[in-house]
Amino acid sequence: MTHQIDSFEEYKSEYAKSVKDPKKFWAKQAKTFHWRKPWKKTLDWNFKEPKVKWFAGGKLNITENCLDRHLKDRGDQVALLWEANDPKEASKSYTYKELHREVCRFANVLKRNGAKKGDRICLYMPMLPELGIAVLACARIGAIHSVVFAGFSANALADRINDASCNIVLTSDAIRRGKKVIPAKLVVDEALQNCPSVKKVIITNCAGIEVSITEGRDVWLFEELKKVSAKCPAEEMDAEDPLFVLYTSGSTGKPKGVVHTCGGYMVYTEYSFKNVFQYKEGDIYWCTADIGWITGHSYIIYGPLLAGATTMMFEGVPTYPDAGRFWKVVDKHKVNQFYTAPTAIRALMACGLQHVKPYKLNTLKVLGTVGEPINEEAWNWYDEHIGKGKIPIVDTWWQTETGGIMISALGDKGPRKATYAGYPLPGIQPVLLDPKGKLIKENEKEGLLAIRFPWPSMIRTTYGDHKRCKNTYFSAFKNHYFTGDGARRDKDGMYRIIGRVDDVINVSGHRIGTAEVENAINQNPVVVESAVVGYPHAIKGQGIYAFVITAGKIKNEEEVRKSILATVSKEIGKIAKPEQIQFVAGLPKTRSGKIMRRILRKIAEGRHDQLGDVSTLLDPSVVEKILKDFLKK
Ligand code: 7RM
Repeated sequence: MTHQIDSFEEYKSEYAKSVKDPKKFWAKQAKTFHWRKPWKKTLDWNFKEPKVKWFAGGKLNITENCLDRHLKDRGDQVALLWEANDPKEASKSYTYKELHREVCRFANVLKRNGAKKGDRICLYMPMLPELGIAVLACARIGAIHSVVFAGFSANALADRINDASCNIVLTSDAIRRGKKVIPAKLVVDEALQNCPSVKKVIITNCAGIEVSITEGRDVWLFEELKKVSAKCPAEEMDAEDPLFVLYTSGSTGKPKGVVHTCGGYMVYTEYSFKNVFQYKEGDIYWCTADIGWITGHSYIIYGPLLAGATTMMFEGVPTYPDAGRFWKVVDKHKVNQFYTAPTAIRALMACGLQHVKPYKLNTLKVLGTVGEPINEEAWNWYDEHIGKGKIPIVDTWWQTETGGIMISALGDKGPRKATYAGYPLPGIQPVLLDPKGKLIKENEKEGLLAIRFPWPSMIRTTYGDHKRCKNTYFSAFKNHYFTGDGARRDKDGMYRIIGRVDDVINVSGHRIGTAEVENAINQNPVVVESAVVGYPHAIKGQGIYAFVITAGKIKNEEEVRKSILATVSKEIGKIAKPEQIQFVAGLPKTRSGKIMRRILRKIAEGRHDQLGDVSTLLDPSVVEKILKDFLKK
């Protein structure tokens, strides 16, 4: 097992070591895993191409490290706990032995259905144990999993399946979320009309609703499981073989497939999990994220299981059957570490303390947040009412691309400061740069957040398009990975993340590109052009504000609004629906035709005194008109 830091003093000395000799530092951590063959070179890198290889030549299978190596010492310990959407439904648990067995069986089902090492398999599934098992089953046979959050539309799903040419899709009849039953298989059926690469669909039964079966393509998991054995040797992988692809939004309209590899991701997720959450033997750990996002990959599945932890999966939503559900579940399962998103905290805070008061919450030792900046009010509420003022809050900053937590406190080992993520983890070398790329050395300064040295779980490429990886992350500043975030460093060197500096909006912790939403809106036949910006939203963090030009005058604004929302749901999914749509006659454009989103952002934010110089616009009068209509709303 990797090293667990036990004090702030020790953090400082480990950090110093990790910067002085990163290879030695990570080699030491990596040696604690099970490798079938040792690696040849600890690190080989340049940020120019970029090329990053950790532990290349080393042979392993990550599931042997998640499962097999624990069987001897903790085979009967619960590995995976599962809490259903419906509080009346019994929870489930799988010991390490049982999880190992189920993963092997699922892996054999995949093989039976034609899966091989290197294949891409798309998972479009609800938060059932089968989703966690399926992820590991892919890894067991060396297939690359691409989990698509099951709230995305058929079109969005089809794009992702096609980008990676997946040959198998894993799904379920339906998804249960609160009172809703969403027909997932129907979405898959629609998507697959445009996905020629898909040969098989394996369906897990979730809600027992009827589905249409395409003979020769669709099979039921429970039927397949009857036909396979529980023995499945793990495929031998190189440390730098891809483990998974996960699509994420950026500045352009097309989501990118972020690629992570086996060895480095394994080492870093385990190490960061144990240190950030200060997980101790016997603890029950719960991360409320969906496995469709990176947080679920790294801190529900891989990190905790690598560390031999008991990790919980929750199928439901925070407000069903009422806004006390999280706290009820914490008491029920005696949860010790609880990890959630600021948007959930704000939503529950708004529902009132009557939903918190009935619960003891006295097993909690560490609280965590992730996904977006946490505002002071939410931080204080979380601290006071959930932590009872007695336990640490770890505000963990990281990204799909970073694979693991980059800046965060390590449990109670060190100072805490509301709204500050804190210090970098060992091995992580953040810097602040000015827009020209000049290093900001002083403290008490704001700047662009970049990382100047590789860490094991960093992005290796964007699937099928390495140039895009280079352009997006390694071209803004020479020899640096650029995060797209702005940050502030205080007098003690602690970091506070301010938010995105690019065209990415963070709605309830979900990353959505403005261009993606614009592309979707523009699919509506009445729309001529649109511009999308983010604005502060009390619960969601940011909301989506769309300025839309339509063809000709519209008679019924409400109807057109509804139709645009339906278009966005269809093109991307409900999570990308704009809160606000304002119809405009023109958009503020530069003479070269670029939309000045900066001005629209100020309008949507209500900062009308800060519009700045509009004289360079092609037609400055459009700003006045937009502003006038904004104020009328
Ligand atoms: C893990 C995850 C990444 C973006 C990132 C930030 C924002 C994430 C925090 C945060 C402030 C945090 N991956 N972000 N964590 N901002 N404080 N603790 O969320 O790829 O989906 O999003 O999320 O802007 O760049 S992600």
